[in-house]
Amino acid sequence: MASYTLMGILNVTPDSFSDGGRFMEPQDALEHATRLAREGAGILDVGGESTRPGAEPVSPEEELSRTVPVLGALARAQLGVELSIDTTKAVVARAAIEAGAVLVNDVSALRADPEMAEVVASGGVGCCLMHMLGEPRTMQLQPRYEGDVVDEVKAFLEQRLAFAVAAGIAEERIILDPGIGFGKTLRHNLALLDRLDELRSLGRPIMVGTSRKRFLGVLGARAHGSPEPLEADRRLPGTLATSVLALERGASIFRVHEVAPVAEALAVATATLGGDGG
Ligand code: HH2
Repeated sequence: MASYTLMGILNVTPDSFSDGGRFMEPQDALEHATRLAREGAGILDVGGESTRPGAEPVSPEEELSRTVPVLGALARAQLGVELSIDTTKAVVARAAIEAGAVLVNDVSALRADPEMAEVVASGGVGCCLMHMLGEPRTMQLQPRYEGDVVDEVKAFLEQRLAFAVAAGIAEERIILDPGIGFGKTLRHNLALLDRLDELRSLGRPIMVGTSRKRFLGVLGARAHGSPEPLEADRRLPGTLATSVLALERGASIFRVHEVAPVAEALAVATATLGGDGG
């Protein structure tokens, strides 16, 4: 039976590509988090730095001041969900763990900060290792892979998994993510989704984050014969389509902005695949 977890996104940033500026006030963040939990999120991923293409880096102090109070408030609210911190900085991860985070979602896969692996290992928490080609500021400027994108992403994740385990992070707490949209063209994203099942042999849960990403705006616009990509708030149908396909190909964690519709789509998909007897 397919079993999966929804990770609800809570961006405490002024500039995230689809929800920037909406949850900067702790009260707004808490209300949104409560809603995501009620709708079926098992994990809430709190981020204080946008990784959208072209985003400028944020100082550690700024990132700490955005995320730690929110994590503290979420922990106190006892929403019945696990808390995750979306960061590449060890100092932020350490403070987040103290505030109640049990997962570190590091889009650099422990490469950006030499102290990150030790913070995750000694904190006894889980981590998500994601593939990214380049860095957010420039990653979408003509991303190129020498060979096959799926083979390269798989080899990268295998190598980062080995690195994390060697650093003392419990293997059973590691999640792998192909990093949809991170240094990838439309064709790269589609190949990774179509052949997602090839990552299963790495033996760890696979997370995917397609939610509202630009390639869905491009494909969605084609359906309407429109030359301009659909705006981020019109990418839910694409998010649902790709989430269902990723589920069928073995993904088990879905990082999404809108939990309720994805929960519904995945429930229908699971039943259709014979997972729960309908
Ligand atoms: N995508 C984003 C951020 N973090 N983490 C993982 N593991 N996988 C993803 O696909 C992923 C991620 C980008 O989405 P969002 O948080 O909505 O935007 P921004 O980075 O602009 O805050």
